[in-house]
Amino acid sequence: MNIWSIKLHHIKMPLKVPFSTHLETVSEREGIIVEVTGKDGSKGCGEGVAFSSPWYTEETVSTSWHMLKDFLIPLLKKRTPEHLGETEKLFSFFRRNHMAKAAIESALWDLEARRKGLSLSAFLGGCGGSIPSGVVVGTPNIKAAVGQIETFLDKGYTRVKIKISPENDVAFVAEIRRQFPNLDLMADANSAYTLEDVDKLKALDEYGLMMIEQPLGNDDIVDHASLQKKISTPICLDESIVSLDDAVKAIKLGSCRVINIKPGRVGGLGPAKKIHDYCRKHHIPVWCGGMIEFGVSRAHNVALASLPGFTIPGDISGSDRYWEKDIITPEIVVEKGRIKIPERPGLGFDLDFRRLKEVTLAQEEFMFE
Ligand code: OSB
Ligand code: MG
Repeated sequence: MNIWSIKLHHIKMPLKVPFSTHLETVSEREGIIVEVTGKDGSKGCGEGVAFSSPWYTEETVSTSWHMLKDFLIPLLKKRTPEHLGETEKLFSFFRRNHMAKAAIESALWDLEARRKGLSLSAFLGGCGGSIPSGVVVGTPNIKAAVGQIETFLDKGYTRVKIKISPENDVAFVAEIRRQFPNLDLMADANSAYTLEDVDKLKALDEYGLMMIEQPLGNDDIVDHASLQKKISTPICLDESIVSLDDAVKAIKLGSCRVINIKPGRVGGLGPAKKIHDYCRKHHIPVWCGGMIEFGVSRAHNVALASLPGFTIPGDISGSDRYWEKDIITPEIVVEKGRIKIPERPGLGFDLDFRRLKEVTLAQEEFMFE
């Protein structure tokens, strides 16, 4: 693929409002922006979406930087793949570390799309037009949550996700449902429950949730299969699906009826597309998850979500959901609940280098040969 250099930027930005799950409250977001330059001068960019601490998956910003600098970039230098499709196999030489892998892999997708003169959406096999956008409430406080939902509805969002846990579930969901009877609503538990909580989870069946996301263990597919038999709300898996193999097994076992795909969690856009293709063939709807990310990853998600199996609005909100000012130009904008898919070659969004500089803590460049 003729790479000239790879530059890493370590960035940090405060969120407009802290985002809470039962596991962690994120007030400041660190991330890694990857800029790949080809020998022909073409560019591609990607984003590492690991958090500062390993609360969602085992990776962190520091472990990602280490993987990129000490393993993935040296491996790419030594054995630059001829074709984009060979990257996943090459990276599989190192175990897991999917977010670090995805940071480079997604940059290579952007680079190759630009080289081909195709939008990333078209290059992936997407449909063009626009995608529906969903948004996530980041507070367990009912008054604050209702306030956030009202603001989201005013901005045109039509699908909302809330976070639940055993300390904050049935009454919380019931009150939101009472105030927003027709809202497309889903709930994400981030592994807050065990099979012993089946009665509580069953009690949620009457609130017309589109789905309940990852109620049980973060790497479980066996107990989820038991649970799905006992509740009528569709289960969606997030954390448990880190590869195509996981998706195949979860579908075979009946552990879920929906899958949330995040390129970072599965190792990049290539693996994400394979999971999409498999789910589509097996009539399992998918949607694109979010990582409280910056615009680069958001832009990749917009392209991914244009694939035909993404039939449920994803957690792809506008840049202004979390940031005073994003690092891309133009920013991601939600209009009437939808985001336009860019038509120009590559991601369709450029790095805003002035903004990037403002939020950069460190950078390092690696020259090929
Ligand atoms: O479980 O989907 C999740 C945020 C960080 C880590 C995990 C998750 C989330 C969200 C918010 O639900 C998604 C977003 O708005 O970016
Ligand atoms: Mg989730």
